[in-house]
Parts: sequence; structure tokens; C-alpha cells
Amino acid sequence: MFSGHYISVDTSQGTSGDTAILLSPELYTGEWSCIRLIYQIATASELPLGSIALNLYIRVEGESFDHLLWTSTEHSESWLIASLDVRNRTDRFKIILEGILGTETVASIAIFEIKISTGYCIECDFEENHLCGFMNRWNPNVNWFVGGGNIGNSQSVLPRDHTFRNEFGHYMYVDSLYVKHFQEVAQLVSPKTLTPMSGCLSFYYQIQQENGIVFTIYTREVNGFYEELWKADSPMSNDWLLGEVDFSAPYPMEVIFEVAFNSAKGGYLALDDISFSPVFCSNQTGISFSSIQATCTFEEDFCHFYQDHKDGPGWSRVKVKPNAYRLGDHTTGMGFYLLANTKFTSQPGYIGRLYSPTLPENLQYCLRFYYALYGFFKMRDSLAVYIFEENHIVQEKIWSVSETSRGIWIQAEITFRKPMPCKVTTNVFCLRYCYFQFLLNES
Ligand SMILES: [Ca+2]
Repeated sequence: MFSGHYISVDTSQGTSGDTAILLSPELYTGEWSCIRLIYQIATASELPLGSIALNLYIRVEGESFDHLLWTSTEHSESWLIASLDVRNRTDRFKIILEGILGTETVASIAIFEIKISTGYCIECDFEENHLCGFMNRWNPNVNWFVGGGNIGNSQSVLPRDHTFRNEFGHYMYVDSLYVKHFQEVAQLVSPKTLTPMSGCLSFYYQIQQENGIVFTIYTREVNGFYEELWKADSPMSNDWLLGEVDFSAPYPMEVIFEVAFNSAKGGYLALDDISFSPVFCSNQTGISFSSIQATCTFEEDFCHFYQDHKDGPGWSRVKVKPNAYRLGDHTTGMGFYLLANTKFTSQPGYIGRLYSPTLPENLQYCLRFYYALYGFFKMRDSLAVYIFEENHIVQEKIWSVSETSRGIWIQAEITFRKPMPCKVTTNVFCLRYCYFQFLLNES
């Protein structure tokens, strides 16, 4: 039960089909920040047919359009929490919350709280409500609970919190007391990363065990694939241990803290002070390559890509409203992409090259990009991808377009590995319009 106020828009005000806009004051954060939004979308129908939605935009001072940061159409019977990373920016901006009631006859969108704090959404010291958007995945026998403070709901002798090192602080813990089956797991799921990030994820943990406890950290991407990120190797500890792992999230993913027990005598595990730093954990002797350095959706700029303007007119970063003649961008349908255009020369022409940042040697890369071509002629070789060594002497064509233009986004995927540092470049000989978006992952 809570008492208090919230802000809402609903169909009882005769606003069916309308859009309600809530505008923040002008904001400035020189640092990476996290917007936490507690909201509810409620409808009378089980499966809402109308286009009811809550959108959050960033409006940057001096720009004539808004960046869509997040959208939700999920209706629920309780409050939901959304955590949205806003990367460090030097300009002033406003947050716009847009509630669209669509064609629902009985519907409401309510916002209970908006909180902006500096730091990453994935960070948490578990000292405030809502657990920073972390969620326990419910299991009948083992679950993550809040420990510390005045909470005395466990029969185990639990540790003191790490943040304050006193009895008032809080942390998360899992206790084996009610484990009934072999290999029961408790999962604590982080908020989903929505903004690309890479660096060092760190946390403090404590394991008190009598019999077999496995603490593993996974990442889970949107279509449900798990990847192991880290596993505890210390069998037992009587104090908080620091865990650190390199973490790269070029696309949305969740981090899952999983504890597996073998029996009810498994002991407990406690977790506190999850934090993130944009530099990798240690400068190990090996090559540290983050795919973020070579990934670009061209939403804000060219990232680490560049052009040599001596080569030709070059690519332009554009944003167009999709219509019968033009596509929207591939990422959101509303964002930016690169456009090469020969319409002013009326002749097919050489456009230029787009260069990737330098890629370390001896790693297997997967280059994925989306392109669309418009024109009246055969497109063979009009768009090609080359690899060249840093000294620009050796050049190798690894891909070129072979189909006739179809005016739709097509995905291309190329894997390669080179014994020396190299760059990827596109050679564009474009007829009418060429569209391009670029993603590069180490595979
Ligand atoms: Ca704490």
C-alpha cells in the first residue's frame, strides 16, 4: 500500500486517440546518467488492439527533432520500472514523455516517478527502493531477498552490508534453506542495457557455504541466448570479495546473477555494490578489443568511422521520413543512416570510401551491415567492402553487391581474420541512392 500522487492521462477525459506530452525542465548532465521511470499502462481489454504506447524522447537544444530513447506498449496490473541509460552529452536537453492512448475505449497511462541520477543503470548499492530495476526471477524454493537493515527474515547469520559497512545498509542475498531439489537456481536480473556500453563490471560478494554453491554471471540478449560472463572460483570467504569482469553490450542485454545450490545445506551468497566503469578491468597483456569501437548506427555521428573527402562526394548522414520512395533507417525506422546520392550529377558516379577504425590482428571478426540500393541499372559491384593493412598497400576485396537493386534493407554478413592490424573500407560507386548502416562484432 502506498499513498501519494502520480500523473496520468486516461480516456475518461474524452481523450481517446489523443497524445499527451509531458516535458521536463532543461537538463544538463556532463556525465553518463540513468533515467528511472515508474509507470503503468492499463487497459480494460486483455489484448489491447489500439496503439496505446508510452514513449520517451530526448530533445536536444538546437536540434529540430527528438531522439526516441525508449518505447513501451506493455500493459500491466501493477507499476513497472524502466531504466534508461543516457550517455554523457555536453549539450542541454529535455526529456519528453509522450502518452498515446490510441483507439482503446478504456485506457490510462500513469507515471509515478521519474528519477535521473548520474551513473549507469546497471549500477546498484541496493540502498533504495525498487532495487535499481533489478528483479528476482521467482522460483518456489530459492530466491534473492534484500538483506541487512532491520530485516531479520533468515535463520542464517548474514553479513553486514558492504556499502556502509554497518547494520543499516542493504544488499541482496540467496539462502539455501528451502532448497528441495538438486541444482536449484536463483536469478537476479539486471535492467536491460539500451545504450551501447563496454568496460568493467564490478561487484562485491560473499559466499558462506557448506556444500556446493555455484555463482555464475551470464548475459542474456533479447532473443534469450545466454552467455557465461564470469564464474566464482573462491570456495568460501568470511569477508566481501571484489569480483571484476570485462563487459561489452553493443546491443541490448541483461546481466543475470545466478546462484545454484545442490542441497539445503548450501549456505548463502550475498551481493552488493554493483558498479560499472567505461574502461576495461585491467590492461591485460592480451589485446582488448571492444566491438563498440567499430559499431555504428550513425544515430548521433559517424562514431569512429571516417571518410577521405579527396575520394569523392562521400556519404551524408541523413534522416528521412519513410514514404513510398524512401526507406526509414534500419535501426528504428525513424533515425539516421548514411546516404550516397548521385542525383545532382545525373550520371552514375564514384562516391567515395568510408573507413572503419583500425582492428587489432588475429581476432575473428564478423562484419554485419544493412544496405539498400535504388536505381535503374544493374548494381553489380556498386557497393563493395575491402580490407587493407594499415600501410594502405595491400588491399583485398571481401564482398561486393551482386543483386539488382530492390529498394529494401538487405543484411550482409562477412567473417574474416587477419594476421596484422587492418581496416575495413567500403568502395561505393552509386547509382541514385545507396543506404548504409554498419555493425561490426568480434565473433
Ligand atoms: Ca549496500
